[in-house]
This record gives sequence, C-alpha cells and structure tokens, in this order.
Amino acid sequence: EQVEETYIMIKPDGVQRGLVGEVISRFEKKGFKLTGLKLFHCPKDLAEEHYKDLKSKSFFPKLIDYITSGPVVCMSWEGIGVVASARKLIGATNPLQAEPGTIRGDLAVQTGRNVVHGSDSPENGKREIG
Ligand code: DAT
Ligand code: MG
Repeated sequence: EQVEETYIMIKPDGVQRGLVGEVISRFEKKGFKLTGLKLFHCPKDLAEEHYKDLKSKSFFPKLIDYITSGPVVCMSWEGIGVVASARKLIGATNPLQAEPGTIRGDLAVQTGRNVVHGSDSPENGKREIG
C-alpha cells in the first residue's frame, strides 16, 4: 500500500442537506489527511468531462443536471491506500445496497442522490483533482 491521493466531492444534495461536516468528519476520523478543499458550482462542460466514462448511459443527462444544480464541495484527501479505502467508507453506488456504517448506507436512499463521489483509481484520482 502506498501514499496516494483521491478526489472526494460532496454532491449538491449533500451540501443542501447540511452533510458537509458529517462527511468530512468520517474521513478525518479514519485518519486521512485533507490536502485541498473548495466550494464550487460546477459548469456543465466540466461536469461532462468529470463523468465522461458514463456519457453513453441513459441517466447521463439527469446526472449532469443534478451535479450542476447547486454548489459541491471539492476535496483532495491523502493517505495510504486512500483511493480504495474511501470507496469503502462511501459504500455502494445504490444507497439501498450500501452497508450500514458507510456514508451512503447511513445517509442516502436514491442512486441519483447519493451524497458523495470518490475516485475509483489512483489515475482517476489525479485526473479528477486536476
Ligand atoms: P460511483 O459514484 O459509485 O463511482 P458510478 O461511477 O458508476 O458510481 O456512477 C456515477 C454516478 O452516476 C453515481 O454516483 C450515480 C449515477 N448513477 C450511476 N448509475 C446510475 C443508475 N443506474 N441510475 C441513475 N444514476 C446512476
Ligand atoms: Mg464512479
């Protein structure tokens, strides 16, 4: 396991519902290091670039509308094995399938409103932080 960085984003529903502190707290308590943070209203073209791997999916237009619907909190987190570990802390994409104890398992119901994004590989971590 190596020191790496991942991109974590609190999505508009998470910001709107007042879950920013809760999400940050879980990564802090785990022991990861916050290396960057900003509140940001994502423009459409950047949202499409961020989710470019999903461009062919039927839900893509709704996903872009949702992610650009309000401010998000953009963060980079550093630590040993942080990319995979963050995905475990976040839980499964569908919150109804996410284990209790995970962010999505504890705090969300709908796939289209699943509170938080986490990079799925160290390469995508670098790309998404950029
Ligand atoms: P994850 O966010 O767990 O990495 P993903 O990369 O497959 O999941 O998809 C990105 C986001 O797109 C996901 O957080 C919510 C949305 N999404 C994925 N699958 C969906 C589906 N079947 N219906 C609606 N939205 C979906
Ligand atoms: Mg993903």
